[in-house]
Amino acid sequence: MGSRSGGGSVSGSCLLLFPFLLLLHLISLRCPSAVLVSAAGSGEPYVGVTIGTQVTNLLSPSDLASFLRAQRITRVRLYDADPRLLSALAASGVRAIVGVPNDELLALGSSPATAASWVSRRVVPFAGVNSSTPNVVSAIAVGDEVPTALPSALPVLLPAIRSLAAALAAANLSSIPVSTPLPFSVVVDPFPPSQAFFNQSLDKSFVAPLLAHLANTSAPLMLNLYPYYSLMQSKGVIPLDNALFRPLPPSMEMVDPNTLLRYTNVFDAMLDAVRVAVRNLNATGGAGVPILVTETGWPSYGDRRAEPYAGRDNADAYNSNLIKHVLEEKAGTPMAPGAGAQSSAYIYELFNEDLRAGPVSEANWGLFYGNGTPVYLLHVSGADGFLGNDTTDRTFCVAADDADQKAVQAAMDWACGPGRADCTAIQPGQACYQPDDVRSHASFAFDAYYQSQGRAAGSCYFQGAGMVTTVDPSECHLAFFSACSIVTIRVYY
Ligand SMILES: *[C@@H]1O[C@H](CO)[C@@H](O)[C@H](O)[C@H]1NC(C)=O
Ligand SMILES: *[C@@H]1O[C@H](CO)[C@@H](O)[C@H](O)[C@H]1NC(C)=O
Ligand SMILES: *[C@@H]1O[C@H](CO)[C@@H](O)[C@H](O)[C@H]1NC(C)=O
Ligand SMILES: *[C@@H]1O[C@H](CO)[C@@H](O)[C@H](O)[C@H]1NC(C)=O
Ligand SMILES: *[C@@H]1O[C@H](CO)[C@@H](O)[C@H](O)[C@H]1NC(C)=O
Ligand SMILES: CC(=O)N[C@H]1CO[C@H](CO)[C@@H](O)[C@@H]1O
Repeated sequence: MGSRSGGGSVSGSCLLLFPFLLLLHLISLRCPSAVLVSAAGSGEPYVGVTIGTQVTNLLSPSDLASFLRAQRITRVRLYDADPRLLSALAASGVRAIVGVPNDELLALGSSPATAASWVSRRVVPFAGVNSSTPNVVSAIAVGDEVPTALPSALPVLLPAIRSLAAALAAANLSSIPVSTPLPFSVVVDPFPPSQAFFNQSLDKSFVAPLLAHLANTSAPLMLNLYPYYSLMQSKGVIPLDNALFRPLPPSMEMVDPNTLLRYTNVFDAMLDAVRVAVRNLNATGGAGVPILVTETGWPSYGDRRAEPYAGRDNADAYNSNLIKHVLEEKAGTPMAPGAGAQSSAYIYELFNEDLRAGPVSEANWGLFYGNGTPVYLLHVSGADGFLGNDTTDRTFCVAADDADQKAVQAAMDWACGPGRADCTAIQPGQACYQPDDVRSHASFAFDAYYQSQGRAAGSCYFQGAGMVTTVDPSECHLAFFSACSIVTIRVYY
């Protein structure tokens, strides 16, 4: 939280500020819509969420569909194509990438008839072929990370993609792209990006014909892309902040020595490494194939020693900043700048998959627990739509990291004045006066207002100066909830 400033006490100026702050209040009621609302079909970049199912007591399809609606998540990636779930999603207006699991590849890749039957059973009923069928399926992901997860199926992967694309075309559904999510590890030497290339045991035999096919069918190159793992593997070379989209001092920024392009985050560097590798392959049309990030994310918990970067704060920072990067900044990458080149991304993942084996982190990538309780709340200022159906009582409102001091001070003055939050404890000499700085005081005041409004959507907006968090911001808040609330003396200005 912000630096000490000494200017943070709530002054007696609340009354004088009243007219201006009333206006502020009216504006603050205008609650911005959710971050994960995509502009489906308009080609705007979007952020979706992947849904894995190794979850104890996974919500039923209809409950899952309502949960997504309540959280305003409109884009998901599934790892199979369960008709019950697709029917339920149809009712919620959610669009889904459906998946062919790796263990079905052999059947689909070796028989075009089997592929055609898969399309007619799994896709056609959910592809909007006529006005009486829902339009749920946005793309087909054939297999997942096949080169590393099931290399023996690689020879049937491209045939499976071709058969599925042909079956879709035969059903007049060639607008549904068919591709396969590759692991980022197929790109060798990604840092600096200008030196990247595809693993040579795959490039001519698999990646080049794949790219040619994707270009020919207007399908994206799907990639699972994890700055988290690049950070882990870099053995200290990549700064954590760079992986979390946090600005570094210019002297520490990653500059590609060959292109002189500056990389402010690892995500963009990885995307450009893929672009360079694609370009170096010379596949027909390959350079024009857009990249779709079919998985990215950060674990909120891990083994203390082996997985030191796993944690809620980092997971929150990564996913929040990713959302801002894709939806608000829309800047593309240094090599492919502009909103039109901005890749969309799916956050891995919706629920913690508690049944997953492996390293501790494996079960801790979710934004929510299986019962729908948030593991942490994303810090996207004013994006309270995403928290629409928060089921925890323990959410707090604090001064937003990126809000400027004046806005924070003005919003605090409003909260303690017209907003009638109980700000007694942050007056000089009172329990929560220390630390005496604007942000600490404002966080107290914002939270007092937010709680007094029953944590209603929009009541932590403060024109962008507030943000919701599950992390208890200070001991003073604990005091406020337990002791202070019993001995409060309400002061109205
Ligand atoms: C719409 O398409 C579905 C799936 O192909 C089909 O079963 C249904 O009969 C069609 N309905 C109309 C009105 O054409
Ligand atoms: C595909 O579209 C064409 C032209 O619009 C139509 O003649 C044909 O019947 C359609 N085929 C299917 C399988 O719906
Ligand atoms: C390339 O892929 C092969 C086969 O999967 C693997 O054995 C090899 O280690 C990879 N090479 C690099 C440099 O990653
Ligand atoms: C591109 O598509 C056309 C028609 O769909 C097909 O004839 C051609 O072989 C395809 N080319 C490649 C490289 O896949
Ligand atoms: C791609 O083309 C360039 C220039 O023509 C050539 O140097 C390079 O070896 C080619 N790459 C591959 C993988 O064929
Ligand atoms: C606070 C809030 O947004 N609650 C919503 C939770 O989800 C249910 C079902 O979709 C809605 O009816 C509530 O309004």
